[in-house]
Amino acid sequence: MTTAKHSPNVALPNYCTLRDLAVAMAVRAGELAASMRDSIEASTTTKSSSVDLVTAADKAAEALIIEGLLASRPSDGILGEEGGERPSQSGVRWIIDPIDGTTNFVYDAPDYGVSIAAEFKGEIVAGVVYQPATRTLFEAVLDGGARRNGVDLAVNPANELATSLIATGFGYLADRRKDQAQVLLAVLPRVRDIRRLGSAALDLCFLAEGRIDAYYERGLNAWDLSAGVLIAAEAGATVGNLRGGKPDTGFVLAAPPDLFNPLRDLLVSVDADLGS
Ligand code: LIP
Repeated sequence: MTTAKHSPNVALPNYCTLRDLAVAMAVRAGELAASMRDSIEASTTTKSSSVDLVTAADKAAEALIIEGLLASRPSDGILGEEGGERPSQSGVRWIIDPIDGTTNFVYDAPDYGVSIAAEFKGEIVAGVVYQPATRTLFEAVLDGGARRNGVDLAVNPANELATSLIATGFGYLADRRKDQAQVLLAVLPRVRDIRRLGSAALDLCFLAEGRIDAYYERGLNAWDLSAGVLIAAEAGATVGNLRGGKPDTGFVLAAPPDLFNPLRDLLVSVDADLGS
């Protein structure tokens, strides 16, 4: 993940203030997207492949978020899924996915969310995911815990791998999906069951609240995972890639501490982070 360039002696921002600003913008953008849902058919087009959808609501929500963030903090940087990008002068950069789970949004399924993360000096310090369909707000601050609608979150105590409910996802390119299907063939017989929810941001939030036991996915973008990874980590999950490093666009694995290694070993044994 690329980090923001800025002058070394920038002031330390208040992480809770950043979180509160992200909450305000995530709720406004989420309500805007939900209000546009029934009229997006004509504006739905594709990006990296015929199954990678984007709508006018994705673009309108991102524009609204960027406008609101920069109105409060004009020196901040931006990295948005729909093209918003600017360097940071303040050391803070906002990483934005206006609608994570766009395919669900287009099919009017509830598992889509607005994801906003604040990064300071290369570290995610505040994260917010808002699910408009259920008006559910997930948020976390670095070293400040994670909450769902204001209630503290904690991941499930670790289960045995064989009785763990695992969520995962698949990319938009056919060759990548073929590789991910091979990994699934090895994982499915070894766990309780698999869930494919369609939003990495919500997968990580559902892990934080114990609706699933672990989550893994290969090939996500920074905007899909940044806020969700902080929320899961602040709820007690171990998060990383498969090679002892931080979660990244190569691979993200998140699980309660005692389940992380058994699941990582299984995924490494089938080269889950390698291939096309
Ligand atoms: C989606 C991710 C999901 C992944 C999809 C897609 P989008 O993000 O949240 O986990 O499986 O392929 O990348 O495209 O809806 O922002």
